[in-house]
Amino acid sequence: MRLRWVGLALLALAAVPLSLLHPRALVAHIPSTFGPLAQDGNSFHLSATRQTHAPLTSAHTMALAINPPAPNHWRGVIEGFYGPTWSNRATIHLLKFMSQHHLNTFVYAPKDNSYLRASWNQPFSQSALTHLAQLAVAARGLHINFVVSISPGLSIVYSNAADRAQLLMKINQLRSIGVQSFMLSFDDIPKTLDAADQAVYGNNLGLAQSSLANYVLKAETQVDSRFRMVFTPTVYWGDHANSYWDNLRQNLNPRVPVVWTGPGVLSPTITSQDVQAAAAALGHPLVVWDNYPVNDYSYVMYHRPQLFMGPLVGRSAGVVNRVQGYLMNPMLQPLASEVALWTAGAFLHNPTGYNPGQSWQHAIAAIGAKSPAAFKIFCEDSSASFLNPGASNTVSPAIAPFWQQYQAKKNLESTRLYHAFEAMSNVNTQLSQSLNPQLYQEIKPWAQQLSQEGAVGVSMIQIVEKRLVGDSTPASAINTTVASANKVVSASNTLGVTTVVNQWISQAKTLPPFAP
Ligand code: LTM
Repeated sequence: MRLRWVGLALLALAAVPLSLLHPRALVAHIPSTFGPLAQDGNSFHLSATRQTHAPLTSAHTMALAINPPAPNHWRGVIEGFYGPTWSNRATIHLLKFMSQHHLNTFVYAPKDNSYLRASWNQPFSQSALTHLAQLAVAARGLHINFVVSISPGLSIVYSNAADRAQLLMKINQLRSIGVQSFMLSFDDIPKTLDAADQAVYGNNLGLAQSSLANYVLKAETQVDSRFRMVFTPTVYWGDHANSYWDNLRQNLNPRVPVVWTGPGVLSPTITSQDVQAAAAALGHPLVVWDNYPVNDYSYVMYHRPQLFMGPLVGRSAGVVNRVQGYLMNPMLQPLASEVALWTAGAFLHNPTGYNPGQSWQHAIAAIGAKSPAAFKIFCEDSSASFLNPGASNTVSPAIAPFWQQYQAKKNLESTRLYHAFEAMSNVNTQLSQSLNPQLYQEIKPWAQQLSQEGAVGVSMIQIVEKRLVGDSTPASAINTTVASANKVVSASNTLGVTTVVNQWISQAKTLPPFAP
């Protein structure tokens, strides 16, 4: 599977100092979602700032749960990406959204929270604990399971008594703020064991991890019978038996569900057969960690930050009841993620009746409430992903008829393409005036790019049209338009956006009067 290299590349990234995972490029397009919050160490004072949760609309109401998911069937979100951790304010906004969308579980697993991963063996500071307690309290108030993931795999010696004690200490700290459910995560870590572990486990990573997980489960269940633990393995994708999974199957307590991302790290499809094959090979119930709409890799690996605004597709209805949990890994942009999460909530609530297109339209209408047409154009333009090749529904179908009109020398300003470019050129202004300001800040670079593309399209068509009817355009205006066209095309290469318009611009640039 071609996409497996995403996980392998991230594994390689995990081996480099964490500071390198914060290149300027990574944060360049991520405005602080909610602006400054009062901060005291890691503790944020939420009461000082008002929440901006959109009022319920009829589409919201349609989406409300009739049958809430069973509490032991986790459906929800895992903040599991590389990159800046969401603010508490953003997370609480999402928790409220989740409570309206059949989603009952939030797993706190940001890769860059050092207390959870790089410094897993350091006790939480009081302020870090207070920060987490705010989330735990908010989740409890909304009847959402709040799960914390601890990832000791970068440095733990699995057999070491002191390391084991540190892990229990960390869990006990979390218990003190009311957290009862945990994920013990070993994704994206080195696969070789330290010499002391080799002496105990040989080269058997699965045995070492199982032994640690079983120890934690036993110790913590004795302290609190409500203790619940899910295990994220080091090989978390695929559907074929392998020796690592064999070792988990043979050694990990069978009560512990195991995380799985589908046939690939990024899985275009997940079927019931895939689930059955993986569950049989692993010998444990599965919790799906769906790497959609997460976009961290578009920053770190492709260096072309991209938004994934399309609906969840490609998952068979039968998957939902065959797994113990289904968690979506969101984008670095929390509010923008709500479009895809809306559709995921609808899928998980009613897998057989799920209609991705319809659910997506509801999401767009509700989230883009004051400018649904502009928000739709924006979402369409930003929906290409590994799930969906995506093409702008506004622009793509208008291109061939445009060239026919051009050949026939007919009025180009009456074409669908011209109107589509006009609409695109207005999107940024419309969204800046109508969207939730925090949402607009998240999507602004892409909205600006879209509108600049539209404006260039409009200018180019106007100039070509003038030439068709025999009028000339001053050379300075032509030069300005060509310069804008070049700028737009090069900007789209640094920002992951659809290439349909750029292809059109490149073609149009070969026409007179742009080219001799
Ligand atoms: O998917 C898993 C289990 N781990 C990482 C995630 O942390 C990361 O966000 C995604 C997408 O890049 N890929 C992973 O391999």
